[in-house]
Order: sequence, then structure tokens, then C-alpha cells
Amino acid sequence: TSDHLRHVESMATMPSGAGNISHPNAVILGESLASEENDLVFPSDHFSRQAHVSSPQQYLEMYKRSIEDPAGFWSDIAATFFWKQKWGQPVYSENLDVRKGDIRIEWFRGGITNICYNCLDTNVEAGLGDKIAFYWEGNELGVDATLTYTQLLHNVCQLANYLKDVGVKKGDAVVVYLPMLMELPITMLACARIGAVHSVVFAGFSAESLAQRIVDCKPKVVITCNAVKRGSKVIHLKDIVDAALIESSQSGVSVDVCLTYENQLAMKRESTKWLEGRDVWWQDVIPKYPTTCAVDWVDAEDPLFLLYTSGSTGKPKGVLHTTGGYMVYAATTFKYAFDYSSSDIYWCTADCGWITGHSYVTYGPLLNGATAVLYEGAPNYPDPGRCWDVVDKYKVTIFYTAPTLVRSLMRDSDKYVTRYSRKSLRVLGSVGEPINPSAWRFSSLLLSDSKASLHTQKEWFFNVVGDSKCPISDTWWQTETGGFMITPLPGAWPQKPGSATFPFFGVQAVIVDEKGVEIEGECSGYLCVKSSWPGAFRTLYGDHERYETTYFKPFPGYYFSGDGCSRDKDGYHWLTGRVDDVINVSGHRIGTAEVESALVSHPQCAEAAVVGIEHEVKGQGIYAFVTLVEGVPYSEELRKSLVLAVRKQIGAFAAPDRIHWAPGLPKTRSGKIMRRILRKIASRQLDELGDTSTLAEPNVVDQLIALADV
Ligand code: 6R9
Repeated sequence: TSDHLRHVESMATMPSGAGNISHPNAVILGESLASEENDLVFPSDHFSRQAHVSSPQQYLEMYKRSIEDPAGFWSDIAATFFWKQKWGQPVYSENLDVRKGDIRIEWFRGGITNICYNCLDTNVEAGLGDKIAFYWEGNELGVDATLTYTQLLHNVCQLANYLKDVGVKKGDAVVVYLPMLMELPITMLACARIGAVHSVVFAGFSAESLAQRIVDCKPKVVITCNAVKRGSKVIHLKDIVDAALIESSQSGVSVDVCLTYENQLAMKRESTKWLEGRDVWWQDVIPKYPTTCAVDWVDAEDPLFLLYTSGSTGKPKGVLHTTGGYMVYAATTFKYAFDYSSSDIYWCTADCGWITGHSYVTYGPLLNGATAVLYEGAPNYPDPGRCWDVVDKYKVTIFYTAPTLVRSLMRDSDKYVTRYSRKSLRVLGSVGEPINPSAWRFSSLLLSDSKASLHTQKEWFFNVVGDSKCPISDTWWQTETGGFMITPLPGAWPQKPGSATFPFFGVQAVIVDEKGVEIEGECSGYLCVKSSWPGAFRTLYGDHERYETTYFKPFPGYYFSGDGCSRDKDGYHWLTGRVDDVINVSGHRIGTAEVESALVSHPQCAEAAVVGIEHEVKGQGIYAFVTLVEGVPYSEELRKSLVLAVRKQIGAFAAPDRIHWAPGLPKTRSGKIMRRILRKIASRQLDELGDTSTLAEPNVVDQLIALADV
């Protein structure tokens, strides 16, 4: 803390330049400066004046209080929510140090509330009943819908009543496998209303992945739809659920009810496969239920949802969030990081199948009484201008997306952007992976494509999309953290393209070296957090030991994020990517072990080793070395069937970009695969292979290099 405070203090008191945020024009000052980290982009005076936090000094005051008096700081904010009964004392209690016993984090224990009530009922009572909660934009042009806060509340209550009727009780899990229809947030809220624990599985996961999650959390009900159109493709989701339910019942977990929404735009009910007794059409039952439903009040520490995420072993981790702290944290981070005010129209392109869709499509915006856009389709359908078409159609003011989308859109002509006005935009946001200056501050060097030269050195997201007037909130956070951890407050700070800037209120971000010692000043190392924040996850479902081992044992006394980070001389944070065996593909976390186990499930694959490589659009791509069963020849056909095995086991988004046939893998004498060497071979940095003398068979390296282009 002290280190961080010193940095921000010195920033805030600089007489001119960096500390002077009343710079008259929002311009890029960096051109004459030596390195990227000296580039500063200032919010306009006008923007800062209207912002919730309008200067580094104001941030500093609030930040200081949040660290020195967390209980007071967060209690004041929590008091603005509805609690049936106020929390007890202490406001929070924690142990983040494995040497002192079990890891434990609690916030607002004894407080009785309900997040659905705070999202809907309180807003309706405050007079926002007729305000639009969601604009829904369908995949096809011209297909759309709206729900006001009152209508959303009615829909949620009907589903909540149904769920109660089929026996779902407080604490029961409900698995949700839905695309971006209104029914997805409706389902999340209906579960929350009755104290049930939702577990949304991204509707791009395979039947096997879905089954694995069902077996882990044993839901009473699975909620899905028959099919969805994404771009020009129709995806039969119900078929995937059917297969998953067969598989999970083979593992002894059977599900009583499969509630299926008939998505008529994609598929008629007549052509949907059906299991009488288990399958129920949403439209046949839900509308019959009353549009009011009493809330099940829960303790702040009662579970709200489970969300599975990849780790460095094959088994996904069920990240568990509880109610009170998450609620306060999601709402507060949303308000400050996007500088939200009631007239904003907000659009986050994330799917509710990921944490971003939980905190910043559903809960954060609704808790603030915001109007949000939900988009069903693909961002480049029918053409790469669709996002800006949607921005103009709904007059979106805050646009939050992922670097991978920015990189893929900027490969096309700027005319797809400039033919729309985008004049409503005032804040842009980015999440999921480092938006290193190559996307924020776009450099053509990363693109091999000839179209790239059109954009040479343009800060595409900032200059082209935002017309050089919108600050970019590059938000660093994780499924585990529940909400933003390191993020710009757009009116407070000058930005540096590619830096997530400073920690949010209450977050004591520290950088430690490999021994777990905090390092001060300009440095780089492992990003950890000292002491808890309200939105922190409380455990991994059913495996508290893995929770402690993965996150709290590597650096005792700290929460370890798994990310590398450096801090520059001005105290700005620069995320450098995962330091564990997790690959970040288009912002999706994929464990190398998961892909490897999918590959070796192929009968002709004996062994696999997966590494991440730089990818011009996806950020990272998946590069797989495979050893075949004795006597099996490598062929194009086999390559395809290996890729298919991964698509089938995990999902299309995890398909390897490259398969590299490896008659042998570089291993130490104790049998450990030397991934460091594989990474160098994969990225063709052959002069940086380093010491290979400790290998059991040094000649496998030459063999691998010779096979690189097979
Ligand atoms: C919210 C989300 C978390 C991992 C995280 C890190 C990477 C996310 C980032 C970022 C650099 C950012 N990450 N945001 N890296 N800058 N602004 O993405 O959660 O899916 O759990 O992924 O994503 O590596 O550790 P999740």
C-alpha cells in the first residue's frame, strides 16, 4: 500500500504535465517522448468536470480512505442498497494467510438482502419502472425487443414462481445454457430471487464440458433453448444439452427438468428432439405464472452463483461468489470505472456465459438502474460495421468490449466505422487480455495482412472508433475477483495506452518477486493482492483445498492472480499476461492441460504438449505438439481429427491453431516436458532455445525443428 500510495501521491502533486489533468485538449502528448509508457492521453476538461471522480487528488483521498478504513468505506456504500436487516460486526473478516489457518473471506455477514430485489424492485419503486432495462438486438437486422424495469421484474417473477413450483429451493444449483436472449439475464435474476445458485455455462462449450459442470454441481433444472442463429449459422443447443444429460446420467447425476425456450427465429419446436417427462417448453408454462413473487431473503454470505473457469489442471474450477459483497462491488466498480450516470446507454459485448456478462451485463448495470443493450449475434454480421450500427441505433454512450474484437474489426476498412456517426459515445472499455498498445495504440507491425498498412500507427480504438474524444477504461480483473481490480477512472487520470492504470478503491495490488517479497517502485513481477475486497470469490465449489493451493499458497499472505505485471515510474500498472499454464485466447481462459487431455483422448494420439503463441487477432493462439501411437503415420486427415477432438471435448473456441507432429518431446531426465523449449520452437525463436543439455534426448529438438512445417 505505502508504495502504491507514494506513487499516486507523487503523480497527484506534480505541478504540470502528468498531474495536470486540466489540459485544454484531449490530445496525445506522447509523440516526442521516448517510450510508450510516457505517452499520456488526457480526458477533456469537460469530461473531468462532470465525472464522479474528477482529479487524481480526489481519487487519492477516496483510495486512501478505502485502504485505511475498509469497513467504513464499504459500509457507507453498502448503506445505499436495500437490506432487510443490516449486517453485523465486524463488517468484514478475513484470513488470507495460509500460515495462519484456513483461508476465509466474509463481508457484511448477518446482513439480509437479495440482489434481484436490489436490481429490480428498488428501481421500480424509485420510479424507474418505465425505464428501459434492456434493449435486445437480434442477430438479424431489424429484429429487436425491449424490456422496461417493470416488465423485466414481471418476467423474472414468473420464472421464479415456476422454479419454486418444480422444487428448486434456496441453495440449489440451476445450470443455464442459453445464448444472449433476454431469457438469460431473466434466468439469472429469477434464481437470485429465490436464493438458488445459477451456474451459467457459455453456450459455446461442448456437450462434454457441459456434462462435466453438471456432474460437479448437480442441478435440479437445466435451462436452455432449442437453437440460436449466430451470423449465418444455426446452432442446435438443445441437441448439445441432450448429449450432456445422457453423459451426466452415466456419471450418476440425473436432471429432472430441462426447461427449453423455443427460439422461433432459429428453429421451430416441431423439429426439436424431445424427451417427454423431462423437457418442458418455456412458452407453455412460464406465462401462466403470476407476475409477482415474494423474495427469498438471504444472508450476504449465501452463495449467488458458480462460474466455472479454466485452471492449470484439466478439471475446471467452480468459482463461487456470494451475495452481499459481490453486489456492492459489482455496482460500485460499474459506476466509477465507466463514470456511469443515469442518462447513459451502456453496451457490453460480452456473453453472460463469462464473468464479464455476470458483473457488467446483468448485475452491475441493473443495480445502477441503467439501460443496457444485449446483442444476440456475431459482431461482424452481416458486415464489420454492425457494432457501430448498433451504437447509432441505440445511441450507446458507453461501449465495453474485448481487444480481440477490436483487432479483428480494425483489419477491415475504416469505412465500416466512419459510415456511422458514433457521436453518442463518451467512454470506451476493454477487458479480457492485455490491450497492449498494439490494439489501444494500434501498430501495423503485428498484422501480416496487406489491409494493415491502412491503419499504420493509428490508435484505432481511440482515434477511429472513439473519434479521439473517449477515454478508454482498460479494466483488469478476473472471474475470481468478481469486479474490476485495476482500472482507469476515466475522468480522474491521464491514460497511458495499454496500461490498466491504478487499483480500484479497496484493492491493495502489489507486485512480488519469485520469493514472494513485495517489490517497490519501478519493477516487474507477479501480481498479488493483499487483504480482501468485497467482490472476492469465497471458495472453489467443493474444493476449498484447491482454492488455497492455487491462489494463496504460491505467495503466502497474498492472493495470487496468476498474472505478471510491471509498474512504471509513475505507478501505472502494465499487465503482461498469464504466468501459469493458462492460455488466453480471445479473452477466454483455456488451460493447456485441458487441451492436452482432449488431444490424448484421441485413440491415435499418445502424448500432447500445448503452448500459447502470439496471434494477431486472438491475442494468443493454441499450438499443440503431438506424439502419435507407434506406427501411426501423420497426415492431414489425422490433423483434422485431432482438432475435432478438441472442439468436441471443450468447444470450438479451444481448437488448436497449429498441430505440430512430434515423434518425441523434449523432456528432462526426470520426465518433465520442457515447455520453455517448446514455446521457443512454436514461436520460431530458434536462436533462443537456451540450454538443452539437461534433456534426456537432446536430439529431439533438431527433429522437432525439422518437422516444423509438416
Ligand atoms: C474479466 C476476465 C482473467 C484473465 C486475467 C488476465 C486477463 C483480463 C485484462 C487481462 C490484461 C486486462 N485479463 N482483463 N489482462 N489486461 N484489462 O477476463 O476474467 O475470464 O477470468 O480472465 O484475463 O490474464 O488473469 P477471466
